[in-house]
Amino acid sequence: MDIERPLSANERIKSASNLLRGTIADGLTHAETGALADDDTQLTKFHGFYQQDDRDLRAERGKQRMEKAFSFMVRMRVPAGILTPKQWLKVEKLAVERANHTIRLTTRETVQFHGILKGNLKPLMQGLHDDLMDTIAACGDVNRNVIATADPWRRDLHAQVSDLAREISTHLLPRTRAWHEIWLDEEKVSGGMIEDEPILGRTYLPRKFKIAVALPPHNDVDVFAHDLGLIAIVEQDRIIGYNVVVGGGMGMTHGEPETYPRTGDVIGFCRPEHAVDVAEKVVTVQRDHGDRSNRKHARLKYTIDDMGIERFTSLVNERLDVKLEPARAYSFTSTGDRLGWVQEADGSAHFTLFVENGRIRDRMMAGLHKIAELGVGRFIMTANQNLIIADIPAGSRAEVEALLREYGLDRPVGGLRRNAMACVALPTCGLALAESERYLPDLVSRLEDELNRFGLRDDEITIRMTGCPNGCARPYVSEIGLVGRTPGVYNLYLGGAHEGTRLNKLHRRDVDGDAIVAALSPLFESYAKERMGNERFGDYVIRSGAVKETTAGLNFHENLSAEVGN
Ligand code: SRM
Ligand code: SF4
Repeated sequence: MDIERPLSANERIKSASNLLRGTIADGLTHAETGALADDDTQLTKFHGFYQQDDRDLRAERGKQRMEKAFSFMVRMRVPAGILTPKQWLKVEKLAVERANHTIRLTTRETVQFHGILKGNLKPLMQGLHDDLMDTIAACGDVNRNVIATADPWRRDLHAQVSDLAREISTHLLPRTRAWHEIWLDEEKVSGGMIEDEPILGRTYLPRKFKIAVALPPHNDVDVFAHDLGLIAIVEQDRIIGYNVVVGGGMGMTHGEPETYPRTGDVIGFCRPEHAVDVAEKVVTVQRDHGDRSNRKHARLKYTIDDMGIERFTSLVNERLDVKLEPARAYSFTSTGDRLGWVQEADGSAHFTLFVENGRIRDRMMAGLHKIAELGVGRFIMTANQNLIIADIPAGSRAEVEALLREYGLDRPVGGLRRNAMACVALPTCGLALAESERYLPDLVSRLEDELNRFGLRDDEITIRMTGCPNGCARPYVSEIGLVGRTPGVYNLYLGGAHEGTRLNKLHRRDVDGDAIVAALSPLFESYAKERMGNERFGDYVIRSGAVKETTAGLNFHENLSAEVGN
């Protein structure tokens, strides 16, 4: 990397922040504005929250020369997405008392609260902490929430991948006490005690860093979309180790071909007892070699493409006490969740609840409240924005079933909707170019009409929409991807693998709802007639020549431009 290039503004902010304190504490006391100081709004991400404003109100307030309608989005850190019923009730209480009365399950197995006013931040953080939850490092240039395959019915295997997610998350947490000082009024670290960041470094990582642990054949976590992925290798019902995947990432910018989504490369295998160390060493190589000048080029995927995967792997191996072994065979079959009941031999059961785009409100919130009040089982958030009520004892199943029915939470959902994800986008996301969460449900209804015509209602097809090219719902690894360009207008991508192992490619540029339906309907029809055996829609559109196959990485934009105007 060219060390002459100036550091990005964020590097300066981090460096001057006294290990992430900045002037956040002072900013909370300024009641005359709903906002925080500009530099602090970068630092708050490391504490798990973003300053936002209601974009539906922006123009009107601008006309009236009023301050923007500032509020905050807070994201929790919940490794492997597992909460107790008591914690769920606390999350709900905080959403009602301190936020906008909704709970938003994210694509990374956690909760976001929206619409929090500045004065509610501290009570919210304290409320979480009282029930052993936090928001530390949920955002920012650090390792984010670590996610793991959410298959509780696989018992020991699920316990092991969840434990690993927790261990990695804890191991890579920032060591600064800033969060505890600001939000819990913990006594300030002063004089005697020197804080340091032995793993992340005093200016933290060049950019966000994401880790997922997958338990094949279920790729619910989209392991190839992460900076670091660990694929459990199971032999005789035991995890004997993990294949190590590096360099995945989704974000890109329209019109900037030097930015691109990339699926990760498998670089080797490690034993379970070495997995945390592998995570640490991959993180430290990125810490030392990632681009700190250009934030659009700072993710691990670019570090790897710049230096080459062989050099990256050898740098990791140099730092490891036990080197990576050759990767083992594995196979994935799906990314979607298994909705509905799974019955265990011992009488206990699990129920996976479909939560459209992760937004929980009104009757769903009330029904989940009643279920959580039973005090049984666990609440597991999935990387598909759904919720599993896991480990329901035999004696409680009837009660849970009755509540699901009473609150209308057990209704059947068609194959496309089951596999649909949308990012938040408008009105809270400051980067949204188009609607997503508020629009995809209607578009799916229109597409379902088409699918019904061709007898495909129950076929599992993944469809993902984002309001901008940052890729928060991982649209580039879905069979049908829609990426916002301007209000009402999207780029349509096709041909990702159903099991999340292949990027899709641009099929139509700048299409509105009508044009999306018009483009997909004939493909659904021919798929229904021509598919071979259990062929997936994403594979079919490639075999049929509707779109050409693309591999990961640098050729994304080349394929993209070659296909424009199809
Ligand atoms: Fe994301 C930024 C929401 C998962 C790539 N993402 C944002 C922000 C915070 C907007 C901002 O920076 O101002 C969004 C807040 C919207 C809001 O109002 O709530 C936001 N991202 C989300 C969530 C809530 C989408 C969802 O509907 O579930 C997901 C929260 C995950 C979590 O719990 O941590 C979310 N974001 C992702 C994913 C998917 C994943 O990680 O598996 C990606 C693609 C993978 C990746 O990181 O490469 C993703 N988000 C981004 C990017 C592009 C990063 C890049 O490398 O270019 C941004 C913008 C940025 O960082 O500059 C972004
Ligand atoms: Fe916002 Fe874009 Fe992420 Fe959607 S993909 S939440 S619009 S940053």
